[in-house]
Amino acid sequence: MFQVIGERINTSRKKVQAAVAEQDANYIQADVARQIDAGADFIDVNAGARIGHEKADMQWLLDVIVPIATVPICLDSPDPAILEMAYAMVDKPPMINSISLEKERFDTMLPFLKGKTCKIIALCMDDAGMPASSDAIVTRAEKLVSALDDVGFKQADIYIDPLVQPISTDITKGNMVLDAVRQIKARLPDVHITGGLSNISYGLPERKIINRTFVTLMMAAGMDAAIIDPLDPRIMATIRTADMLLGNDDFCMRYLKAVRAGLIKS
Ligand code: THG
Repeated sequence: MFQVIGERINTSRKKVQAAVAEQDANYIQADVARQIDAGADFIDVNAGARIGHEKADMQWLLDVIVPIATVPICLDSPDPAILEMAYAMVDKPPMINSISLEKERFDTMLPFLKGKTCKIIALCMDDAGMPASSDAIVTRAEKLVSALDDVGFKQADIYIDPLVQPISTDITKGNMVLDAVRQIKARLPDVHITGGLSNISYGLPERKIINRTFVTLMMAAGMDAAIIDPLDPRIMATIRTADMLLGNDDFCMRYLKAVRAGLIKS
């Protein structure tokens, strides 16, 4: 079954940034509750946007969110020190977002992860930057899975993020990531494949139709989790329908239930 990582608690969003600045705990808790009601399997928490405040903002957000979150939290930071603090604050095994092959981050995160109980998002990024070919994505995914295996991670707890890149400046970027996802799925069948979707449509108008169509293609290729806004009813309807069509919904039960709840309309 496809897993939804709710992306809304991110200080790059104006309302969330304002709520954090004003310490409006009610706003944050209500948003988290709505995401869970809408079907979020994880709540992503990213406090990176207020420069110099990331540690304090992450700490405040977790103080407010942990007591009311009935699903695990996805701790989203590029800074291993912040992830370490955040890991100590949660009450159920979290998802950690993320490790990459960038040397500093990799060398700090790997010993930290050893023996930890959590899920991990592994970005196909290294010190050379974004991958330039599907082979580069696959090679990086294999390196990450091998390193995580060495510190005790099962494939089923690893979520590879192949890094979606804008199609507006390079028309091959859609097929590049789709080919990579198919290859990762073939070589590492038990790992999950996730990521943000909205980079695909960067620089183009009517971005949501691009993102929705793209998630369908990515699901056909093997993506089984995504960082999205679960309060967007159209992308949620697309995902539920595609998940059924891909065979992940016995007797179409969840599809039928969602239709009866008014969540899916032609
Ligand atoms: N991979 C991984 N983690 C990630 C990303 C990824 N974490 C952050 C990001 N990408 C995914 N999260 C968000 C959160 C919010 C928004 C987009 C991605 C968002 N964007 C609005 C928009 O695009 O229109 C603008 C913000 C606003 O509302 O002001 O809401 O790729 N592993």
